[in-house]
Amino acid sequence: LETHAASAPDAAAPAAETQAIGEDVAAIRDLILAKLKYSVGKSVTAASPHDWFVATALSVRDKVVESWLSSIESSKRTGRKRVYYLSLEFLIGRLLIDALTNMEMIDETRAALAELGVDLETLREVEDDAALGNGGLGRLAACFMESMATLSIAAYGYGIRYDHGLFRQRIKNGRQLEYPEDWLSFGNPWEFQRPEIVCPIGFGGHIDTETRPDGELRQVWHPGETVEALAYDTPIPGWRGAHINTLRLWSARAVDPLRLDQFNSGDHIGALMDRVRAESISKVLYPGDTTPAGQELRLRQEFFFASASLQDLVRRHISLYGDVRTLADKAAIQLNDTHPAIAIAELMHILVDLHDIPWDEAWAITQATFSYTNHTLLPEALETWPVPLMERLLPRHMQIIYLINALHLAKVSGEPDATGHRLAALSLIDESHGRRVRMGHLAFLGSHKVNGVSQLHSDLMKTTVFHDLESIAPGKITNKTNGITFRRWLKEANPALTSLLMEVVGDNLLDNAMVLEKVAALADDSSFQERYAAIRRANKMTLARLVQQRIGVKLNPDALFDVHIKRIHEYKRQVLNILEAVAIYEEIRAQPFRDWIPRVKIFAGKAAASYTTAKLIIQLANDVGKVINSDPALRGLLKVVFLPNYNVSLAERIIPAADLSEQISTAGMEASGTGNMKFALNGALTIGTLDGANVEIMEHVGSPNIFIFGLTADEVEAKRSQGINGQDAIARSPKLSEALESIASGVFSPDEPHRYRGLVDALTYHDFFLVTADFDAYYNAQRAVFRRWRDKPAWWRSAILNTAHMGWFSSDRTIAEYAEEIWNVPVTPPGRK
Ligand code: F58
Repeated sequence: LETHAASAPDAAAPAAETQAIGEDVAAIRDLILAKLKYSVGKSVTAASPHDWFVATALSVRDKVVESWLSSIESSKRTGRKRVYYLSLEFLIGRLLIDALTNMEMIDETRAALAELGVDLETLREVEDDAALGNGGLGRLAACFMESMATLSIAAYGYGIRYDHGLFRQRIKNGRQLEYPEDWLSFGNPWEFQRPEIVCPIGFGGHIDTETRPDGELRQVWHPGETVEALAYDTPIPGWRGAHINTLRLWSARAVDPLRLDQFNSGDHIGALMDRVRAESISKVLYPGDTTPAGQELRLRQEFFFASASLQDLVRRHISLYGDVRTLADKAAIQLNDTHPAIAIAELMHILVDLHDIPWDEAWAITQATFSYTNHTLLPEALETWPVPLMERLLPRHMQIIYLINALHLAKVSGEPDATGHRLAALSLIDESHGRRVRMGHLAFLGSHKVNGVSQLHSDLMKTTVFHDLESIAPGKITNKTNGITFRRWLKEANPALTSLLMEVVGDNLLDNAMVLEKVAALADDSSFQERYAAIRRANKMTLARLVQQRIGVKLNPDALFDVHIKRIHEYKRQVLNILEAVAIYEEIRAQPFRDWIPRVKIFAGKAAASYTTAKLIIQLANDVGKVINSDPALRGLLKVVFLPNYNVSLAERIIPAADLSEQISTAGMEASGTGNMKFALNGALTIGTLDGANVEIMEHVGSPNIFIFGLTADEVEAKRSQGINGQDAIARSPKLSEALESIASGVFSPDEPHRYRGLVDALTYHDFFLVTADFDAYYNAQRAVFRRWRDKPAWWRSAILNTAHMGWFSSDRTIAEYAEEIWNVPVTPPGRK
């Protein structure tokens, strides 16, 4: 008896826990069954995997909503300052595993489904990706939303609910074809339509000047056209579900659904024209902007969502605090690039025209409220709008922009160095390419802080695009190096590695990523190395199965998986990678029995539909792969695969299986990169240039554990100023000239031998991205990779040290910096419930 009594507490504790979990599992199972029956309207026997997915999503959503409502309530009660993240893109991907992970319900839900004979992994795969973004900028917005919730910041994301997200890519005969993406066709269980939240959005029309009762003049805008912005809310749970924020996306709607008189008189299509025109605003992500109509639609999208968001947040502020003049104390608005920059003129319009705030005070409120993140230095990507288009579409906003500019130029024209040249550079209006409004300048002037997304990028902003503006506002430019959410990019993408790491660092890894440093002590531990390597091997097997299923190419999981996945762009230099593959191909054929390292080059990424060269690069990767993969002389030593339709979900599969991460942009051109962080965290070694955040990754993981090569940003600038002819570099490098020659002569395009002549000519005579200049350095860096790969303990040591030192790149760290230095809001780190 005594023995029994003494041991009872120990023995009883696990039993009680098991019982609680058992109860949870039973409750979750019953809830899923109820959702299936009463919300989906299906029986267990008739339910498809998609029906089960919806039932499961709705059941976890209930838990999310509980916490969401209390988060909203508590923000109201405590009068907390809110952060508004305005972004034309939110590349959120799938949400089921994300919600289950952050609500800490994943194991119980998996078990509950298993009792019902349903596999959670199958449900994961049937969810459509929410692909409401192009690439890094949109994915960053999604990581930031998750980290803001994790840190209990009261934040709203504002964007557009596109009917069709980023196009679906198919590869036919090696070429990219674009098809509409249709993520909403099966409904969206995560969102709540808010029919009561509708904002009128005006376009065009004219302006009257009226006299106010106090004798001052007021400008009154009478839009010629009005559409409605209808709100849809998606709750965004933070880690451990302690705080839930809202992603509010706007959908465009006509004021009148149809012209009934016209319809009844027989013009059925004409009666719907206004509706089609209005709804086209939220139809597609990034409508082609090579035509004037496309450009106008893009500007309409920008104003549509900026205006709706501003109206909404000002209304909220006034209802809570009664006075619009305290806006900057209670709201911080972050502009994700220049796409929402028109919001600055819109806030001025709201304050000055609608609330009678004097101009100077309105401008002070505006500057104190806004801040702006720049994501690119590429001149062609810095938005400018033709003045005539702005005048026609947004006449009052154009007036406001002119006035902002006049006051700004008046201030600087008194300075001693105010030459015509300097004033032209500082002006909001670019007079040199037709008259155009510089949206970057507008965002800069209307903000109190402007940030770049890596140290190098922020430094370059000061010496290039914002050189002149920085000189009149020293200290306004600040750096906030990007980050990634470890909940998605470690735990959800690589659960096995996460469990192994938690054994070492403890289960608060996802609360405080810096604890990863403890893993460094095990970098040389052979049994830890073995377990780490076994996880990679299993991930590679999974990816190999996926590749076999999708494109029918068989991969050797023991080969080095060398991965280049991101948007296809000349500056990202997929061509440099392909050239190295071609060079090695020729070498293996020449000396088939040297001790080659088996390697798989994996490419994935989309090219903008109108970007001809990028599409040709996709075709080249596919053509090269086709020849190499079917050449028996290679005995499988080299494979080159292009995986179609790259998206967030595919990235989650590929990254944990990568050995080598290609981050090889022309130095000075990649603002930061965030894929580079996802790979290094999961233990791929980086081969990269000193560009964007690669520089800081090197500083953290240590230069012996990363393969850096090539020209630096300064050297790129110096080299370009001497000319960009590639002939010398090609003449100096026999491997490069051979590779170029075989591509140009049609070795990989026998059906059309001259297909790549133009591409090769461009590299030879006009190599703006300095592919030829960096080729030898890249080739040699790849050989250093081979040497490390041969020394397996050294390879795994480097891989483990990458994982160990990547904690700093958590988006929790990035967001904490924004909160403290830009938004002035407190953060509450997550902790155990
Ligand atoms: C990316 N920009 C940067 N833009 O290229 C990348 O270096 C950085 O890490 C990332 O932002 C996050 O800061 C980017 O993704 C776009 O997709 C543009 C959207 C609008 C059309 C043109 C491309």
